[in-house]
Amino acid sequence: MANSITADEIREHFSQAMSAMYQKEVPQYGTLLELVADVNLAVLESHPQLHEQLANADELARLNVERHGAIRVGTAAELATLKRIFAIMGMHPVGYYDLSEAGVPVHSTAFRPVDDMALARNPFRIFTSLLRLELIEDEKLRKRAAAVLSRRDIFTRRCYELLNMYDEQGGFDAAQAEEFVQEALETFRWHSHATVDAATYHALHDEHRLIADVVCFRGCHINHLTPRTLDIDRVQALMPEYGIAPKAVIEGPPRREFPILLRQTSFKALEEPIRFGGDSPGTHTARFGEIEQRGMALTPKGRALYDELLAAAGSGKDNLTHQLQLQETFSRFPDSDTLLRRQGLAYFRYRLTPVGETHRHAIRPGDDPQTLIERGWLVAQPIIYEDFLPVSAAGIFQSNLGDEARARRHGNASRDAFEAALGCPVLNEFTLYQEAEDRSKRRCGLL
Ligand code: OOG
Ligand code: NI
Repeated sequence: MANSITADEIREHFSQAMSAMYQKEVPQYGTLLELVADVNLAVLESHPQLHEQLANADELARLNVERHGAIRVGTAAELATLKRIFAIMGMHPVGYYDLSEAGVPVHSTAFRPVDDMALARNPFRIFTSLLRLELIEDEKLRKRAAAVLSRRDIFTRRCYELLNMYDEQGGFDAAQAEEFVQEALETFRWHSHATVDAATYHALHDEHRLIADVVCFRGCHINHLTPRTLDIDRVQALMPEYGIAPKAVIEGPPRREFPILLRQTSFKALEEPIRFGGDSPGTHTARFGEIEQRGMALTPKGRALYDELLAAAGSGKDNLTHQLQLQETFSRFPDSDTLLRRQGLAYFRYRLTPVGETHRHAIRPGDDPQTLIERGWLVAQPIIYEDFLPVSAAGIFQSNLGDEARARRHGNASRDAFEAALGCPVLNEFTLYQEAEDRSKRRCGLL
């Protein structure tokens, strides 16, 4: 199609529309955005070097538009249609996350852009979980949940028409793209009217709070949105001043000179009034706001070390204790970009300096980047982690499922079942980072 709107543009419109809708629905998320913007500005003002680094790595422009969201769906058909919707926005399923290990009866993927340009422009990601009804032990309840789910359609009729139109035309013009964003948005809107009676809601809720959240509503409401901050410790500390109650601990690795992976915290989910079938009143607790600080993507070797140290550190009861424990355990994780690179722990993107450009002819495939870096011909910039962490995700789920301790339920990963529901394999995140690194090396003549 000649005049078609790009996936990047559609994704950008959609993420803006989603953020505007969620600010209206959950005003505290708007407050969180203000806090994050204030902190990011202060960090950039007081760290001119970081400012320059981010600008050079094309990280600065996307900072203010960058966020992720999360949704939970109930059936394979819902997941498969979401895949079509997100594909039009240039978002593809990356990674498989098994949350059943943490007692949460879902498994998940992240829909996100995958190529360098799309990520630099707007890396909007949606963490998408599929309920695993088979983990409900009580057969009667399992069937009841399945029956409720089979009666709903979370997409508008017009949304399906537009999806088919897109397939036939091979694109959308401006008006169609705009209409598509509005129609797609409907699926993620909050509905305060449950589709079931109070007894059904409570039966599902008693099995697991999340099951009630997925099954009992008309759509798959966006349950949080997450802006990216440059100083998560500062935002966590300032939340109470802004009238926001943070969860107990920041998830992920400790604060470091050279940040790795992803650190996350959230405010606790709000208790919101709902109405059941028959119009009896109740409340539902599901929606919250989250913040994240992103660092460099780790190689399988780096990731194995991260997983090992995280498990060894355990969890502290309050954030200060927790962070101190992490700091101590993670002292084994090199905190220098040179070491991280030379030990093959993290991925980097290589660029020739202006001097390097003039010597391009002297660079041979297989040359040691280190020598060229020392000569001032080459710079290596860490590749930012664009994905999620299962242990952190479990922590985020848990803190928003109420603080009551739940028995750990042992499920097992079921990637095949997830991919069957999705209708395609999920992409491997390590392969994507490796390809990004290799592309950059090829551009420099190093591969
Ligand atoms: C998703 C929780 C996981 C994250 O950032 O790790 C997540 C959910 O609560 O549905 O969003
Ligand atoms: Ni999240």
